[in-house]
Amino acid sequence: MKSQRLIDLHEGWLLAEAPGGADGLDAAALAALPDDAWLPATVPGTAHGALLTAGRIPDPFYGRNELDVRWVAERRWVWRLGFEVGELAEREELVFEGLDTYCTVWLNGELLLKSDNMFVPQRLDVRSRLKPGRNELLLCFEPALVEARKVEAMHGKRALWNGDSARLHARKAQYHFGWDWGPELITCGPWRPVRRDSGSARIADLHCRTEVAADRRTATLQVAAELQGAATRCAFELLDPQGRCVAARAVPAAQRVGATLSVTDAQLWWPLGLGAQPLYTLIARLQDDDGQVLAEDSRRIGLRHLRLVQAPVEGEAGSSFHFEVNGQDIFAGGANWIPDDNLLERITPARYRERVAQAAAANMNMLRVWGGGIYEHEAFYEACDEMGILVWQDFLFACGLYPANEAFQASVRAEAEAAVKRLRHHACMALWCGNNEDYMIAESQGLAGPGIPAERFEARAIYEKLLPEVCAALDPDTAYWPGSPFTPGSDVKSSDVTVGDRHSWEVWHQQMLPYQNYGEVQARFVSEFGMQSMPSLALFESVLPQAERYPESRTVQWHNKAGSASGPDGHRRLAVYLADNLRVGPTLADHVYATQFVQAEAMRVAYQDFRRRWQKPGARAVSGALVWQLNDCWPVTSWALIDSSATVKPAWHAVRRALAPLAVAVRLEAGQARLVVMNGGLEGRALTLQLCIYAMDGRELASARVAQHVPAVSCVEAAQPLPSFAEPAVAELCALGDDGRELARDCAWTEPFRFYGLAGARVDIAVDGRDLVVSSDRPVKGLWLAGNGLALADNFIDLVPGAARRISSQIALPMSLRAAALDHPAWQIALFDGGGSPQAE
Ligand code: BMA
Repeated sequence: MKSQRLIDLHEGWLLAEAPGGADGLDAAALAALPDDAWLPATVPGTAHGALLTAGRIPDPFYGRNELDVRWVAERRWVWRLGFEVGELAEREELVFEGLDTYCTVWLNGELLLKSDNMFVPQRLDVRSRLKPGRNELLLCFEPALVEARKVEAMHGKRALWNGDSARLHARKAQYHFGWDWGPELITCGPWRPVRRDSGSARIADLHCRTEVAADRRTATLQVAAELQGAATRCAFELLDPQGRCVAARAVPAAQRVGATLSVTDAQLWWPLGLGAQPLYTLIARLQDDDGQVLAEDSRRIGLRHLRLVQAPVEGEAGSSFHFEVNGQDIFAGGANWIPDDNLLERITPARYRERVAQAAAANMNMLRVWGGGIYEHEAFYEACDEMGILVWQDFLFACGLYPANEAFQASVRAEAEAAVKRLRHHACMALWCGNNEDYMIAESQGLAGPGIPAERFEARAIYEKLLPEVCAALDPDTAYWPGSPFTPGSDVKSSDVTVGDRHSWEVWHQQMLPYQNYGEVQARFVSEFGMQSMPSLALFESVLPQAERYPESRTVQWHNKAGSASGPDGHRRLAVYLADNLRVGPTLADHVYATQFVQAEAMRVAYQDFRRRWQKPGARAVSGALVWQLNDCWPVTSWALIDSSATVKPAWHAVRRALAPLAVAVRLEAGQARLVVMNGGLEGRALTLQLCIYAMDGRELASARVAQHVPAVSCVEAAQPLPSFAEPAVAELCALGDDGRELARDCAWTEPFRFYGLAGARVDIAVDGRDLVVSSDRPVKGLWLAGNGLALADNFIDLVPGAARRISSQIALPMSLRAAALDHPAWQIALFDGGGSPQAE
């Protein structure tokens, strides 16, 4: 009996352009392409990636090179690998974890596979085809758009937003066809690992359903495994987070085996902000008579009770839409996640961890893996498990009227089963969701909504039958939601504000409401909303030719993909929000600051206005806010909080402050200030609220101190009467602990900022160890400090006179940094010759 060996086939691949044309593919002809036609290729990889590495194409992200590399997607590409095999085992399989997308595979000249779904792993028995000695694999990829159009021609054009309509017929990452934040880069290639799986037996599937008892101290695990090949027994072992074995059972081997394991003294997994994320390890070992381990597999799991709750909301219509973990309501504060690059092979596990860690550092406890991307890499879900970030996982449909013909559904079922089986054990998995905005587009096409027969929208067969079936069969403990947004019932619109989730795009899209009105577009769970801004100046300049480094340039516009069928409109919508709020300078740097300013303010208002409505148990009017979008896949003006150089924008700090376990918000209203305290913690808090109002020259106009108690997992608000001021003012609200320490802070200003000026402040920035100590002689709005490798705990801060703010740095401070603030020309500061005030660049 041979123990299982998983052998990565990743070294030595070659790539060549294959002759095009409709005539049949001939393995021999492909293998016989001249030597100089081949160039080295990495697997996992893409044709674009290999050509870029070989210097055969320019960087698609630079300037408007995206156009110059379009030809790559129109060609047929062939991958070739020669590999040695020693003695064959009883079982020999080749595994292709992901082939993007229309691929024909030959082994030693024999046709092995034709695949057409990027998300379906392929496992092939090659025992009779593999031979000791030299073997050769050929993978030939068709141009995806060409193939998709052939299918479209058979089934007809369908409505969509973003990309070529043929994409709807292709089971390929939809964003590859271009999106309103991403380039059109229609890749192809073996984008996930290629392996040889050899040995006597293997564990084909390992799963366990965990049940945490009501006492929250004991848990039961129903373990199940699917086995292949000959073995004597299957031994299960559960290690606690400290590595101690806390439960074990061995059962005779069979095709399907199971066991029940119990845990007393269970260490519960909590989302970020509510507790720790202890992870247990479930191990299964297949053994022969002598106890030799033939195959082993494991899963890291979290013990937690997680459910989606839709309960009445006191004093309001409809029902809540909130997540409850271990009996605790949570406010899901987070973001939508898109693929972190167009060339997926470049996203390393470390990069996944970095990005998820940036979400965690912004106090986010949920990420929605959006339906136009991919079922993400293991490293993503592992990072979410470890950092306490819940995952809302869309199935991969976005912004289109998808077909529901038999072949399409069969392909979707295979991919959904593979995805659910792969991801279901992760502690972070909170929800499966049928699609992104397909109910919205069906409504816009008159195929869904009040008075319209359900069957008019044929893709319901996928979202309301196929996918819930797969989830019920393979992951019954995780909730399923047919779409985002979605409103239960057939006679309703998906934009209903009293039930389900909602995409609140009245700010930015639709009627372009001012961001100050976010409070008007709240809903039970706001799963999308957003405001655009430019990427960091350094990143932007790195992809703009010198002559194009001005805000209105063709290339700047090229790096803003927002728009509709009638053309790009991102620059126009941005202009409206700038004109509404600010006076903006002419340079690119001015526009980077101004657009990032507006985005940060919009996010402050949005998260505060949504979170304050989380209110209290039994009255969860709003229970989630997931901004569109967390990250970028290339250098672009978009709704992202973090640009593609991993640089956080001011909005990231605004979100971090608004989602802090304890946060405050202040609103200047007629004759009063509204004071809001938001407590996401499990303990009530007794606080002192200190409110100070300043004029723009620094005079104090009013102040108040009030005691405020806020219960656990609740939000409270109070109105503080104020004298009326005939001049612009800023209100600073601080929540102080009983030791007088500041626990949370927020500032509200007379708006719009463009009606008055803030120039002329004296800002002092001093260094104290790893801290910056910042102060000013009068109110300063939006002090943004930037510099190479700068990682400040706080940034984009408002200053009021006489209250220096200490900002700690997570790493050593750079020698100098660049500062900007509203109505102040940006200035450079040499930190280690005494800091100093604004001297215009
Ligand atoms: C929603 C998302 C994305 C889109 C975003 C910004 O539609 O689902 O499809 O990128 O808005 O327009």
